[in-house]
Amino acid sequence: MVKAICVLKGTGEVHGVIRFEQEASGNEPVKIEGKIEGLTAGEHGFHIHAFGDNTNGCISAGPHFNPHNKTHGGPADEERHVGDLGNITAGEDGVANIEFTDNIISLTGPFSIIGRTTVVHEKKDDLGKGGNDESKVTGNAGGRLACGVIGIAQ
Ligand SMILES: [Cu+2]
Ligand SMILES: [Zn+2]
Repeated sequence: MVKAICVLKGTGEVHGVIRFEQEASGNEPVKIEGKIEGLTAGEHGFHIHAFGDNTNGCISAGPHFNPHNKTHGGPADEERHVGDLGNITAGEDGVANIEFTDNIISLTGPFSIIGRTTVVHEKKDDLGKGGNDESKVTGNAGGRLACGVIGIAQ
């Protein structure tokens, strides 16, 4: 197994930990699980951004990780950025419990997400269906509430 971990922090109350796991062959889906707290109830965009840079907070992580030059979409779409993991949903208690798999991201090979950044957003990701230009770039997910660099886990 290849295992990775990401500790998300921001300038406000939002924080959390996400774990990633994949068979060493890299041919199986990546399992993503964890918990993010301090959110407003409802959906929040959740992505892998290109850079593992936190110099200027979450903004330094750059755009969505997009090594194949696609437009923004949802996790189930053919046309999506590698980093497009859709939305996570927080309950009334502000906690989002996360557990899903993704077929596109990988923890191995040339397009590995290790060393890049996980970001949780202020708003819901419209998955590229918002009907404006920004929808095809960011999903109109708004500000970056918290982020963390994805590192190798034990
Ligand atoms: Cu994002
Ligand atoms: Zn995207």
